Amino acid sequence: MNTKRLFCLPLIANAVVSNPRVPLGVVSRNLISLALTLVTGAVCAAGLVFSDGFEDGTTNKWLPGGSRDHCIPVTTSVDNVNPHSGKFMAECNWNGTVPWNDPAAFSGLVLQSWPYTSEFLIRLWVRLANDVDHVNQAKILRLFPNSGKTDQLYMEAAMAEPIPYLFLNWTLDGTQMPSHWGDGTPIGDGNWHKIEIYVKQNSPGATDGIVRVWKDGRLQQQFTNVATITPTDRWGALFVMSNWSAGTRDASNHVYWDDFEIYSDAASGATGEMNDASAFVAATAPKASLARPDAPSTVIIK
Ligand SMILES: [Ca+2]
Repeated sequence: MNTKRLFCLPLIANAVVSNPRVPLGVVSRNLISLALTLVTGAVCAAGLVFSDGFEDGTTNKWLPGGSRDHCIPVTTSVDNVNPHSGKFMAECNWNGTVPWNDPAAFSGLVLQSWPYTSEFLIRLWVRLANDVDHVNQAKILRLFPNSGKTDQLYMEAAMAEPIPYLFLNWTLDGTQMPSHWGDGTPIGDGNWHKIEIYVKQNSPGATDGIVRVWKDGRLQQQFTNVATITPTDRWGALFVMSNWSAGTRDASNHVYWDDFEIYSDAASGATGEMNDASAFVAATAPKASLARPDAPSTVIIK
C-alpha cells in the first residue's frame, strides 16, 4: 500500500473562487482565497492508499470477480489504442455467447477493501473499445459494502443510446436513490474517460453522509445529508466489471482500465474537505497526472 500524503489547501480555495459561476472582482477573489485557505488549512489533507496503473505487468493487486475470469494486463487494445498511461492497462471482456454463470460471461477485478475512516475518493480511467455491442445495461462497475446487503453503486454504459451515456444508480442505507441518466456526454465512444467516486460515510445514527460521482471532471450526481450505508457496514469491495443484463451480445466486448487511485482520510488522519475531486495535488506523486489537478471550472454541479 502506498501512503503518500497530499496537501491541497490552496486548491480548495482556488476551486471556489475560480468558479466562473461566481463573478468576483480580483480583490474579492484574493481576499476570499486567503480566508478559505486559512479556514480549510486544518482539514484538507488526504492520502493515496491504493494505486494501480498495471505497470508491473500484472493484475495481481486484484482478485478475480468471484468465479469469473480475471481481467488481464495488455499493452494494446483490440482496437489498437494505447494504455491511458505507461505500458500496461487491464483488459476485461463480456462474452455474450456463454451462459450467464459461465466464468467467461464477464471478466473482472475485485478490490476487497481499502483503509479509510469516514471518507474516500476512487479515481480511475476507463475506455470501452469499438467492439462493445450497442446494447444497454452494460454494468461496468459496482461498489458494495462488505456485508452483501442491498446498499451499492452500480454504473452502466447505456450503449444503445445515440449518445452512450453513463448511468448511475445508488442504494444508500437500504433506499434506492433516483437514477442518473447521463449528462449528455458519452462514456461508450471509444475514448478514455475519467471516473471519480467520493463517499463520506455517515456518522452512526446520523444523516451527515455524502456521495458524489464525477465523469471527466463534471459532477454527474450527488446526494448530501444522507445515511450512506446500513449501520455497522463499511464500503468495499470495488468490482470491475459486472453482468450485462439486457439483450444479446457477441463474444467480444472489451473494456480497458488504467490508473486507479484511491485516496482516503486514513493515511493522514485528516477528515473533511475531500469532497471536491479537483482538489487533489501531490508534489511528490509518482505520476505526472497527479501533479496537475483538474481545472476547477470543469467541476459543474447539476
Ligand atoms: Ca498503465
